[in-house]
Amino acid sequence: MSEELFSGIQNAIVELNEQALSDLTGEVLAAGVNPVKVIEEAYTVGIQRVGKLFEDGDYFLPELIAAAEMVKDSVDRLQKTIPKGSIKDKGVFLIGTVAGDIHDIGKNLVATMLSTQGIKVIDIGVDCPVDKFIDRALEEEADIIGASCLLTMTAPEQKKLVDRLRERGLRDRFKVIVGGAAVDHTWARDIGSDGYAADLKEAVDVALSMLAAGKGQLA
Ligand code: B12
Repeated sequence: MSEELFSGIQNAIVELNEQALSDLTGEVLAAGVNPVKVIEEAYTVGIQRVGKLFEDGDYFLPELIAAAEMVKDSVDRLQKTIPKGSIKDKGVFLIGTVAGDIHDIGKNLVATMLSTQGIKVIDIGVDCPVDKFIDRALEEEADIIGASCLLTMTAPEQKKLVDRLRERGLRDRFKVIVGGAAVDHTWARDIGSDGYAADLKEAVDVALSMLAAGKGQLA
């Protein structure tokens, strides 16, 4: 049953069929399917398939934007049903997308997943200059700063974040985790980030073990 629903959701996203997506999201909610599983196995896969069509030149920007908006609406709807862990039990994770970059689907999914794990998530949005990350992290007494980046051109912002923390004498105050399709583990290590995650599962694992151990993940 879930398998069928999941591939139906993926196809609705790929076909940009808003009505079908809304109906299937309703079915998922009614059937009580684990929302986290739906996000990972249906919505994420659907938008990745759209991404591939875009990369292959079969879809263009308007299709991408439409698919992104459809997914965002459905994930918002589903998110309301996810039981939150006891807030601030495990720590505070501040997340945003770096300056110059407005991609937020992956960031939003990471935020949703972390908030299901008893982590308080502060989402500061997209196109965030490094001092915004740092000022808000201080204000919110964050433990970890997560920076998302999908554009190769804006990846240096993640390095700037680590460097700016050092300049402001705050490098030891926060752990930094970077993510997003433009970056990888090697980049994360080279810029002096404390952690990197390629997907939702890794993001949760790295954040939880960092909060538990109070130290970074990268060798
Ligand atoms: C959807 C999309 C858009 C949408 C974004 C809508 C939105 N609200 O986000 C729209 C249409 C607006 C868009 C615009 C542009 N896009 Co675009 N976009 C994509 C696309 C197809 C999918 C991205 C996505 O959402 N993936 C699904 C999510 C779930 O994956 P994800 O973001 O990687 O996140 C996962 C992990 O990376 C990780 N993660 C992500 N963030 C974080 C953060 C932390 C802290 C952690 C731990 C983990 C983590 O966990 C997530 C879950 O697994 C990609 C192609 C691709 N294959 O990635 C291109 C892509 C990223 N875009 C690209 C480009 C070039 C652009 C534009 C410049 C296009 C243009 N000519 O205008 C603009 C940029 C505007 C700007 N200033 O930012 C390029 C970037 C190339 C590059 N390497 O620099 C890509 C790769 C497409 C391509 N091959 O050309 N885009």
